[in-house]
Formats: sequence, structure tokens, C-alpha cells
Amino acid sequence: TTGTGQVTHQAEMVIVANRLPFDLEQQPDGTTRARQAPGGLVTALAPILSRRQGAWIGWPGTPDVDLDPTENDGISLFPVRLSQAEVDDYYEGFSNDTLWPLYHDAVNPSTFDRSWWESYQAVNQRFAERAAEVAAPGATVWVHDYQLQLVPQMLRRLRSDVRIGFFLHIPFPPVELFMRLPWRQQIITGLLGADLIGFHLPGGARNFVRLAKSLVGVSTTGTTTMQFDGRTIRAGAFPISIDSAGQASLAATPEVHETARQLRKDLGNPAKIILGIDRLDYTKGIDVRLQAFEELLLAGDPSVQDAVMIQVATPSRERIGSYIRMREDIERRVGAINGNHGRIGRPAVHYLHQSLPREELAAFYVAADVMTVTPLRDGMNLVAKEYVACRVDGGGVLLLSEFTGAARELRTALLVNPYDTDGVKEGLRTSLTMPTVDARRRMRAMRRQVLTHDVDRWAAAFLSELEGTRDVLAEAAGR
Ligand code: GDG
Repeated sequence: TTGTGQVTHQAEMVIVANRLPFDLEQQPDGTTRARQAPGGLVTALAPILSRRQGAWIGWPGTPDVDLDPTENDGISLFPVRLSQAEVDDYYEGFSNDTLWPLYHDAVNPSTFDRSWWESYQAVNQRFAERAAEVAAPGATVWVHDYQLQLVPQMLRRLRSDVRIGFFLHIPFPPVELFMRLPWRQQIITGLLGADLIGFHLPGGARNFVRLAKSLVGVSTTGTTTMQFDGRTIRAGAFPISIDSAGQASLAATPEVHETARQLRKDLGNPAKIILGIDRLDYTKGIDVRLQAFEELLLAGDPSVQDAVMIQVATPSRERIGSYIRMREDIERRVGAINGNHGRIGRPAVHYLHQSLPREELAAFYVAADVMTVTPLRDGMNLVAKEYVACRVDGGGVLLLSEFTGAARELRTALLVNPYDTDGVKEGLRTSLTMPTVDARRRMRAMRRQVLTHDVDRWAAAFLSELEGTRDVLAEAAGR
């Protein structure tokens, strides 16, 4: 789609995120054009953004290109330029090889590199300056995620009149782990520039407040309200969700239904289809479920006699060493399982290292008898919620790691500790042999939760807390 409206430099609502919600490309005539289907976040925010002259500030995804601001569906898009060196140091380095592993229970070691930190500060400053230029007087600015934790304080220095919210999409770590970070005090101070700091879970908010007390000396009233620098700052839990109704209606289309039927046929009509869908990331526990499946196959367990596994592993962060090694490990395991347990025309594991269209993912969800979500740590995990939303037939079993944010809401999933290999194996066996009435009862409760707690409700809850009195939900509904 091409924007037809005007780019606004006086936005009442500004989203600041590492990535823009659309891929931008330069046209032969020199103008900029937005492409690609929007993700969940922009879907939730689009109505509020277009109603309020909204703007989105982010990196367009390609290094070393200068693009002009453009407008798409009522949202002004402001590209932030990153050099190749900044992509290496700020993004792949500090964000994804320092903060990402540290915030995920240090399941992999973090690299602490002082030049990466320099780059992180410089890029955060650039995002803050862009936001300061674009925000109207008294605007609301909502900063997203671990790549931009210094932006709230940097922006507040430039624009004391704006309201600033921050939301962290990944877990906020236990105090003992966070304390390893050489720049721990600067990160906490950076976040304290916000008026409201949101996490998926109450535990994240509590960890943050403890650190803010001990590292920066904030005073507190109650457990989540802090005083610092003459301002009041709140921390709270806002568990994110999906466009539940949209996902459910996609799953209910005849096309998706037909693709799911065809998929089952292509697999040779197995008794059970086990599914995993993840970014190929070491936090997602793909190895955990492969191990459980392999052990059941090795034992000749009847539950896996006529079962196949599909693992979609979407390419991710392919230049980082730990990701390269993990990919090799996963692919070696898949090869070994198929070598030992497959037959001609009937591999045990179907492994796709590809990004698929969402219609096809929906068909996979519809076809899967057992959905395996086994991260070692995950802020929320939207895949688990998408599976539930897609089961319009009320069937299917969700095997879910306790260490996901989603496990706090999806209480009737089959919950497992991903570090307990026997427990995961038992969970997979139970999932494959669960009586239908039991499975349907569990799914009914999960569907009620996901359909009533969607991403609109999440955005409205955060924004009305940030803005105090304004009723954001009513506004988004156009009332
Ligand atoms: C971070 C946090 C938190 C995956 N493969 C394809 C594809 N996907 C889509 C899924 C889902 C999304 O990507 C993944 O979201 P998750 O929540 O599962 O995981 P992260 O990417 O790690 O997200 C996480 C989230 O932020 C939101 O706050 O829940 O904890 O780590 O929507 O469907 N989509 C398409 N093709 C694919 O091949 N189209």
C-alpha cells in the first residue's frame, strides 16, 4: 500500500520501537513506499494511531540507507538510519548478545563489550531525538523493548512536557542476574525517565522496583509506585496478547480448512501431528521437545507409533555465533532422529527453516493434535495463544513450558518444566493419549481466556494507566 495522507510532525501519539511495522523501500521516482503485512502490535495500535495523528519511529530493516518519512494507513512512519557498524554493535551485539541472553535467565553466556555499549547509547540518543522532533506538545510517547531502554530518560531531558510509557516485551531478569551488567545503573536510570514501565508479569515489575531502590535510591509508596527526580513513576504487569478474533476467523475460513486437510494427507494421514513453531532461538527449547520425542520413539512407546512432528523454525539473528551453533545442533538432531526412526516417504520430523505466510501457519495450527511450546524462558509466547485462538473446533492439546508468560494465563494447558526431560517426555505422552473430553475441557477454558484478553485490551490497559483518566478503549472503539 502507498500512503496518500500527509506525514505529521506534530503527533499526539508516538510509538518508538527498534523496527518500523512495515518494510520501507525506495521507489524509482525517489519516494518511499511501505510494504509487508503488519504484525500484531501495529494491528492493535493502528486505530488509536490513525485517530490521534499517530507516528511510528523505527529502523526500516536495511543498514546504511536514508529514507524519507512516509505515511501509511493514517500512520506517519519515521525511519531511523543505522549504519552497518551500528547494526553489528547496537543491535546484534548489545541488544541480542548482551541483553537478550542475560534477560532470559542467562541460558547462554552474555558478551560484555564496551564498544557495543557506546553504540547502544548513541543509537538510543538518535531515537530519542527523533521522538522529540515528532511529538506534539503534551503528546504520549510509547517506547518499546530492550533495544531502547535509555530512550525514556534521554527523551525526558529533551522534552519534559510529554508523557512517556515503556513496555518490555521480554522477561525482566532476577536481581542477581541483572547485577552482572556493567551498565546496570545506567539502564535503570534510563527506564526511570518513563512515567509508566510495563512488564508481562508482576515478578518483572517487582524485580525492577527492587533494583531501582538499591541502585538508584528511589523511594517507594506501595510495591509499584516510585518517586525519583521529583516525579512519580509506576511499574506494572500488562500481559500482551494477540488479535484473537482475527486469528480465529482466519482459522475458520474454508481455505485454511482445506490447506489443513491437504497437509494431513501429504503427511500420510498420521494418527497424530505434533507441531512446533518458533523463531530459531536458543531460548525456545526446540531441543527439549526433540529430545522427548526421540526418547519416546526409542522406547517404542505406543503413543508415537503413528505420530509425526512438524517443526517450523523461522530464520533469526543468523550472524550471531550462538545462533549459528544452535542451528547446527538442532539440524544434527533432526537428521539423527530421521535416520534412526524414519522410513522412505515418512520422516519422523518435518523440519522447515523458513518463514511461512500466516495463512499457512493457521492451517498448521488447525491440523496439529499436539502443540509443543517448550521455552527455557519466554516473556509471553504468542504462538501458544495463536494455537488456542485457531482451535475453533475446540480440539487440540497444548504442551506448555512453565517458564513462559503465557503459562500464567493458560492454566489448563499441560504445563511442564523444560529442564525436566522425563517430565517433558511424560507430558508429550500424556498429550498424545489424552481422552477427548479432557482435552476439550482444557481447551474450552483456554479459549475463554484468549478470546476475552486480546491485544486491544492490552494496549488499552497500558495507555489508560499511562494517561490516567482518558478512556482509551472507548476512544479506539470510536465512542
Ligand atoms: C517477543 C518475546 C513475546 C513465527 N514464525 C513465523 C511467524 N511467526 C510469528 C508467530 C508469532 C510471532 O512470530 C512470535 O512471537 P512469540 O511471542 O512467540 O516470540 P518472540 O518473537 O520471541 O517475541 C515474546 C513477544 O515478543 C510479544 O511481546 O510474547 O515472549 O520473546 O506471532 O506467529 N509469522 C509468520 N511466518 C513465520 O514463519 N508469518
